[in-house]
This record gives sequence, structure tokens and C-alpha cells, in this order.
Amino acid sequence: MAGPAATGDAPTLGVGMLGYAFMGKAHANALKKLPYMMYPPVAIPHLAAIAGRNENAVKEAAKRYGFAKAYTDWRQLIDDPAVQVFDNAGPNNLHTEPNIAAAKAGKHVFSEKPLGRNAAECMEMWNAVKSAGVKHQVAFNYRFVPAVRLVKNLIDSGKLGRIYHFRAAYLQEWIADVNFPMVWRLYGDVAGSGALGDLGSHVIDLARYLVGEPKSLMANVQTFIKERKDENGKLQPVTVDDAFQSMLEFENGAAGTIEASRFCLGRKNHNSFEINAEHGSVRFCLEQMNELEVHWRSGDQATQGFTKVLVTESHHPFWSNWWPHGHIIGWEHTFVHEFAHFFDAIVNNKPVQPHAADFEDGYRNAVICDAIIKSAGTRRQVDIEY
Ligand code: SOE
Repeated sequence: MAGPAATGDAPTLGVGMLGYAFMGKAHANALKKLPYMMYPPVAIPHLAAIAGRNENAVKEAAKRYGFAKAYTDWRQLIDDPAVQVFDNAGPNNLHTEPNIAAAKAGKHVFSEKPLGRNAAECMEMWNAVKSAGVKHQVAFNYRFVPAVRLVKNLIDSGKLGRIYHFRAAYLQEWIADVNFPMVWRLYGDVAGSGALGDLGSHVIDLARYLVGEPKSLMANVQTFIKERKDENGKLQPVTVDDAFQSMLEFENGAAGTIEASRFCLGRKNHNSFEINAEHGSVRFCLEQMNELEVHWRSGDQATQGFTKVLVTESHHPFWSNWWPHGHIIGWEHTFVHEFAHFFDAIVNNKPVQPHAADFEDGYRNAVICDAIIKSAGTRRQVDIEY
């Protein structure tokens, strides 16, 4: 087997990945790109093993991405001494048991979001990684968008000042067609929740990362299409939300309105937020990922209003790794950034917080998701208690 790329004395980290679908592809792509683009790399990922339940599919994925071994049983992957980092890119019902087993086996754990299907599962995983003393990170990749990190820097530096409003919407369209069939994201026992855990968890993570802790909320959820055909053409009940809306009160006095939906025709991956603060406002949308709209109260009165910043200068977050300004990057590169962050935490024994989400953040995110479900079910305001 060819050794790692000749990139100096960076340590090699064996990565074992569970899953080979959409997130498996995004993770594999990032792991392979990291050593030559985040150069010199803090560590060189060795694609040691991949696991998935279908033998032909997992062998094909191993060949496609270059994993040394393919397993149909994730337990064998976790037992493999060549694996130091367990990367969970599997569906939500396959997060708790493998993540806990990996922690107990002394592996550092990188897990896709949402961390679990509910707060109880996330608490179990958080306790396991704390007991094992391993590093742990949840793949809330939008913290690693250059424009989002620029907003974080503007907030932390005090330039934006006191935050009054956080308003966010994560909108997609992919199940608005009544004929779209049942998939794992639409079964409550597999996914835990629908748009809430899949898209809303990103919005909630950005709210916590950029604004602070919510202290209470009110919410509504909807399931617009109540049943869909499964792969056998049999009607199955949709047991997750299709959309949610929520009003948040933050501990620091800011007001939040957040929503997510998969029924917004024309919205392809519209993860957007706006922050209105004491000294100005910012607005971001993932579909224009390299741009940040900014308005400063102190700006030139004759040219009042939002200006569009192209966040691609060499001094902008992460951009020393990429191209001359204007040569934009994409969604895939946020995974390169977040893996590099995780490997730095491992190699240099650092916490992944505050700039990455760890399992405590995954747990707090789940508490807020559970509160949204509770508020919608009881039609009452719910306090957030971690
Ligand atoms: C599907 O809704 C999905 O792939 C989410 O699962 C991801 O977290 C999001 O980044 C893009 O859309």
C-alpha cells in the first residue's frame, strides 16, 4: 500500500468511516483534499476502512474513495487497530451505538449531525466520549464557511455590538412533490425528526455559535403530506415534521425567529440568516456562499444600505489555503476546514470548542429540538433547560 503523500513529518491518522452515501462522499472528498490544500497538514488522513451494510456497495465505495478495507459490520471497523478516528457518516439511527462503541475503543469520534435523534441519546454519547477522554466533534459544517466565520469575528470583536435580532431560515424543496417516496429521513424511528433535525439543527447551531444560548421558545411544526409510497409502492405514514417555525428568547436579550422546511419550491439549499445589531446588520445565504451582505450604521450617509462583500481575500478566514481573491470556493470545502480543525484538536490536544461543535453542543442542540417538538405539541412556551 502506498504510504501517505510525502508532506513532511505530519503524523498519520487512520480514519474509519461508517456510511458511503451523500455524507460519506463529502467526508471522503474532504479527507483526500485536506493534506495538500490545508498545507502543511496538521495530520495526514489515512483512509483505513469504510463500513456499510451492503457488501457490494461498501466494496465499490472503498475502491472509489481509496479506503484500504471494507467492512459490512461497523464493529469490525471500530476494532481495527489501523483506525484512530471514527467518522460517523451514517443515518441518524446509527449514531448512538457506534459512536459510544468507538469512544469505548479509544477512538476519537467525528459524527454527522444531528448527533442523535433526541437529547437522551446525545447525553449518552456525550457521557461516553467524556469518560473515554477522546476528542469529539459534530459536523455542523456551516461554522466553517469563511463568511460565517467572518460574522463570528465581527461579533466577538465587538464591531457589530449588541445583537437585537437573529432571523434564519433553512429552506429546501426536495419533498414538496406528493409523489416523492419514503426515504430514511421521513421515518421517525430512523431520523428522529424531519426538517427540524436535518436542517433546523444547522440553524440552531448557528444561533448558539453566533448569538448565544436560547432561554425559551415557542414553536409550530407541520407535516403537510401525511403518507407516501415506500419502495414497494405501499403507503407508509410520514412520522416526521416537514417544516417548523419557532420564536426564540436568548439569554442575552436578543430575539430570534427560525424556521426550516423542505416544501419551498425554488429553494435548493437556502441556508440563510440575518443579524441586526447595535452598529449594523449582516446577512448570509449559502446559495451565495462566498458573499456577505453588510450594513454599517456609521457608513457614508450618501451610500446608505447593504453592501456585498466577496469573502475571498487572503486575510479572510480559511482563505490562506485557497486561491487568489475572487476564485470562489464551495460547500465541499467546509468539510475540509472542519476535518482540519478536528485533526488539530487531536494532534495538539486542544478542545474543538469554541469554533467547532462538540458532543456537548450536539446535546444542547437536541435539547432545543426536543423543546420545539414539546412547544408545538403543548402549544405553550418552553424554557430551555440543559
Ligand atoms: C439534506 O437535507 C442535507 O444534506 C442535510 O442533511 C445537510 O446537513 C445539509 O447541509 C444539506 O442538506
